[in-house]
Amino acid sequence: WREDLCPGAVVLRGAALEDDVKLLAEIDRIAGLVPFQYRATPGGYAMSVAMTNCGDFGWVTDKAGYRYQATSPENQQQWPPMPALFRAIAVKAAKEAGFPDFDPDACLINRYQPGAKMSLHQDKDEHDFGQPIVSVSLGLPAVFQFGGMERSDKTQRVQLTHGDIVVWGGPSRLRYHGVLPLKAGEHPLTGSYRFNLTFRKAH
Ligand code: MD5
Ligand code: FE
Repeated sequence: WREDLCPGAVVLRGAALEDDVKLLAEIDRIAGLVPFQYRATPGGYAMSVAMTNCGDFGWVTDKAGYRYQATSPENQQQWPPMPALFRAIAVKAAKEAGFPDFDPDACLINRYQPGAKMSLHQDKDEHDFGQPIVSVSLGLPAVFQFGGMERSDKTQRVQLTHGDIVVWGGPSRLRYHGVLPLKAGEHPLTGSYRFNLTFRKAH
């Protein structure tokens, strides 16, 4: 159940399945504290993916740019702490993929509704690219686009489904990637949504 997409990019199929109900309950609880928001890109467009965060830092975007910050722009409060279960799942997956020192301090929670997408981008707002990013997919399946080091490099398509965990590290850490528009559907645990948790070491 392990697929190596590219050096450093490891898909652990179904690795979060045994914890799916608990993970989704934590997402619900966190979203009750800091609701999902459709944030604006620096260019002023509303993102189609709704976001919230937990952990010491959260990723936000607005007209001032992309950044990690310790408080939510909505309420100026600290983000909710990262649940122990979240951290344990992320650290275990990173270890299985060859990153025994992963120490996430941020968890971005993305919520996709039908039609929501993420355009090709690199994740480079973190301070140490030696640390991987761990992503956990829940709910409706998505087609993930995995590119190269240049935006114009050709992309591979990878289906990510409920319970899949991907560790993006080493030479894959700074590849361009995106998510194609979510196809409408119904998932028994999440209804019409896809959720993605991304664990990062921001600082
Ligand atoms: C998602 N989220 O499915 C993806 C999963 C984001 C984002 O892209 O920035 O919120 S994380 C995929 C990822 C992270 C870091 C590196 C690479 C992919 N990569 O090199 O392909 O919502
Ligand atoms: Fe990304």
